[in-house]
Amino acid sequence: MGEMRVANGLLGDRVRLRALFADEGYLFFRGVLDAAAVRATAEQVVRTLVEQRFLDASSAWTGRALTASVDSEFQDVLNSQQLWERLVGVPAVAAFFAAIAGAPVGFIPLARYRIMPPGGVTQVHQDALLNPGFAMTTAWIPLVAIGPELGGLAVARGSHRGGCLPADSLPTPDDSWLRADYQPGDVVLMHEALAHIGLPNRSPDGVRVSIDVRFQDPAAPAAVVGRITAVDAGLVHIASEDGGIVTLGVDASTLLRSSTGARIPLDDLLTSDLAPGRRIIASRRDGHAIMIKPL
Ligand SMILES: O=C(O)CCC(=O)C(=O)O
Repeated sequence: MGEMRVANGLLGDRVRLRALFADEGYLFFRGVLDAAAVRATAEQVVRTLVEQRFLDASSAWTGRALTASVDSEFQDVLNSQQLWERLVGVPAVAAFFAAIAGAPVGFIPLARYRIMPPGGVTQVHQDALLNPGFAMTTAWIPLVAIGPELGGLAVARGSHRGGCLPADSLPTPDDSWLRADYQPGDVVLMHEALAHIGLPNRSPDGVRVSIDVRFQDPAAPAAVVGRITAVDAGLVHIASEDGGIVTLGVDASTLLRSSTGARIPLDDLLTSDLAPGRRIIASRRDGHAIMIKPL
């Protein structure tokens, strides 16, 4: 694999940054996120990993199995601490993202704490395939030093240009893919349709820890986050956390997702997980829902 190009030299030149992002589908910056804020986040995640018996006192992986359901519970524990929200709210961190996007950005609650134990890998995927319509950029933020042994993010440069593809048509990692050695403070920004992978963690007992957070293009319709109040034929009503009721049209083109991630056929909407009381996120255009899923 090749090395990602470092874009720090273009900071302050938004036109060239935009052009590079449009061309390559990613931007890699070294040491741009407030060091103290990233360190505080990392320490809290590691402390929680120790409390939950994933790591021992020397930060070695204990072997506790991180199944999908255990990971989901662990995400809930970390989410209750509001760590990523606090990180992106640190003024210097928010200012970095605003400078890149040209305006303050809105982060959406599609964030993930990536805990990658020895042997773990994240398969090749495009973030927008299952989360379309947000016009979002993913920021992948390493919380520990990540060298070749721990794996880390690798991207298929330019793969976003063809849009989202069926999972079996995605490129597979080869010499043309790009990776880097990462340090806390670095960040990789990815286009929502860029194919990428979390390389295998080949360490015997070291854990890879990173966060991926997602923000919207400031010009895009803001995601709706809130609780469903009513569902009727062709309409979903949502009490938005920003205040007020938002009503979105749904039809066969809307990607309706259940809590397991599976697609809900439109005919099953009234009896599905997307029921009154459920907290959801929706992407939208012109009053029409592009995607709705439970949070
Ligand atoms: O950290 C990883 O293993 C993969 C991260 C990723 O796939 C993402 O940020 O969407």
